[in-house]
Amino acid sequence: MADITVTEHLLLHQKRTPQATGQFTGLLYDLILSGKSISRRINKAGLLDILGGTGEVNVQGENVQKLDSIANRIMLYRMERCGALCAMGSEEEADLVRVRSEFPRGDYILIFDPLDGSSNIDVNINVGTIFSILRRPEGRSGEVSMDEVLQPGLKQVGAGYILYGPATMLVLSTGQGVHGFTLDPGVGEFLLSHPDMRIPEQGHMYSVNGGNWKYWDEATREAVSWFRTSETPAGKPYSARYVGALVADFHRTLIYGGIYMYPPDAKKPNGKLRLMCEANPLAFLAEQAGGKASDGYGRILERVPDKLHARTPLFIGSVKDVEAVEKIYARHRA
Ligand code: AFP
Repeated sequence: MADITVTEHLLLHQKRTPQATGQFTGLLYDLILSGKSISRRINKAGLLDILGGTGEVNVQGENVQKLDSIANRIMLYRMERCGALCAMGSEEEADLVRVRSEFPRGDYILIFDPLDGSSNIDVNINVGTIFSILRRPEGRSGEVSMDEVLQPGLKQVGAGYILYGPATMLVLSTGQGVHGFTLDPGVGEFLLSHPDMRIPEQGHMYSVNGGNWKYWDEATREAVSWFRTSETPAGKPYSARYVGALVADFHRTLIYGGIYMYPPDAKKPNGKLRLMCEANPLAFLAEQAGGKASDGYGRILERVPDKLHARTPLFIGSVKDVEAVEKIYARHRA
């Protein structure tokens, strides 16, 4: 296969309209550049004294890792200057970050988790940057208000992640399927390696933090037990897999199928994951790849966030596996 760069792929596949300004392509270009910079820092982390925590606690109540803070600064710096954005929401920032007036502003809003799974960094396990792209509602100008940002995931115009693993990969959807690109460090470009990714209808792996068992209610225990005791289409038991970095657990689920679950529990009644910067972008990818994403009762993409850092339970992956959970919750609710 001839090498296809991500930019070439975007230009070939994006819908062309006379109103197209090139803002969106420019946004993705700078997002990719940010990902390359973060990837470089991560590869050198052990050599540069940037492992470990900063001693601070972020808006989510979690310890900030040095690389969290570096990745956040890279994203904010680069993306504020890209000319396509009017505002950004980061998992590491308590408030919405509005693009300052000295920079050109555009019509898009970027929501991101600069370094998901960062508690894994010190043990050299995969982490990633997750992003969601929204368009400012038609006819709005001037200072961006919060109601323009709090859109349901259905409104996303693009979403994806950059996975910093054995290889750095970009997985992206702009609403026409999901495509994966692998960074060729020699040429410094993401090249198309996984065209048109599809989630199998049913998988053979389930992924959940079973250590939370004692905090789960009956419905959740039954849902997890279903995967422990049911058979896969090949007539074998499901395998358990849990990295503890959503982006890595999702990437495996996207390729092999199965389900990733972060249910509500007694300590986290709304779940742990953030709707806007984690669940929504991955739900968009899951649906674009023929899979499903649910909060246990309904579609993640239809949830209207009530705040920037709203949380949600998440069940995501193969259609049949996610439906198995929904049926159990529906029965318990009835
Ligand atoms: P960190 O970024 O603090 O490591 O959090 C990771 C995360 O938000 C998500 O990536 C994981 O799937 C989830 O938390 C793991 O949470 P538990 O440690 O509670 O299983």
